[in-house]
Amino acid sequence: MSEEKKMKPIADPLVTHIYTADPSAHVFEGKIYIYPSHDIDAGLPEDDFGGHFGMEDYHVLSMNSPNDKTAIDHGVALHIKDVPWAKRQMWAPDAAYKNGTYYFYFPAKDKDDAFKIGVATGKNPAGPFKAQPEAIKGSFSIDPCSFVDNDGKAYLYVGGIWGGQLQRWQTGKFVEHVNTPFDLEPAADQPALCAKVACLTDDMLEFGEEPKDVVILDENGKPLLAGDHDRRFFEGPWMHKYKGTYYFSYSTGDTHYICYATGDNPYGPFTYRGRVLNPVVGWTNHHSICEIEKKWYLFYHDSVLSKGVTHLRSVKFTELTYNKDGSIITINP
Ligand code: FUB
Repeated sequence: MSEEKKMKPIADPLVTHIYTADPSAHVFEGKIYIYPSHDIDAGLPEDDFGGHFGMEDYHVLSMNSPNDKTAIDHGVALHIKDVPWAKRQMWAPDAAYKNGTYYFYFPAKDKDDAFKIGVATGKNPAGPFKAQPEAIKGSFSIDPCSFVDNDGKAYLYVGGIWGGQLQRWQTGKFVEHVNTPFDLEPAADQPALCAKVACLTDDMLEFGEEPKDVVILDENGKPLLAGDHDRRFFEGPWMHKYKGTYYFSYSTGDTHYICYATGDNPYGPFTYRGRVLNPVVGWTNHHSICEIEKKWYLFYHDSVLSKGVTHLRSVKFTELTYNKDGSIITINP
């Protein structure tokens, strides 16, 4: 087999008329809805803080079944001009459903260039969504993932280091970097920064508590260290439940893996288990995991369509399989 044939990606983009990334997939009203970022070339220079990701709106995609080869684009569901508190950079979103309303969670930078998490609501899973006038009180950083447990209690997981600003909130206040872009990260032999989780209020619009650390433990029961770049949390948290176990999965950022850890409740701690997805074409790796018609699927993105342009990505999906012991079989994109 030729080298070129061996390197063929395992899946094709779900849409090709626009660039899409960071897919959060859910089954709503018997269809598959995908909530992605809408990548554009905003003409901004690339830096280690993701300054080149200058997205301005969101489109919702849907598929009738996992046999569909492409997705339907439902058009603009929310634009930054309609979000009173947001100034720029609409990054990875997610959505949830409760009591007849769809809740669309999204990060954006506010007037002070601090990432906050906003929420917008609508009656249709495809949008349009109307944003709340203010960001969620006490929210910070990026990449919200909403998770509604079987008992109806809802949680929001958030976080991302570097451009996602998690390192700037360690004191509870939004602090500036001092010398270098990375000087606020803990030393390599210290516990890594953690994603955050908070339950949501009954109306799904606010945090119901102070966000808590999502701690990931190693095989010896010790928190993963900041220097453990192959395993520590970087961004893109996702939560799903498989056979009663809570799976917390995430991107390792600069080492480009999607990894996972398991626990017995939504707050953790979670024990590191392995890799879900190996690096894709493009710097970022971002995913979601969704059960559809009794099978499990991984939604992810890559930059194959744009020939490797980091900030012009395309969402894809593929089947995900578990071993009998609940471990996930690593996917090679
Ligand atoms: O899409 C912008 C950022 O890139 C996301 O928020 C990160 O997770 C990464 O995929």
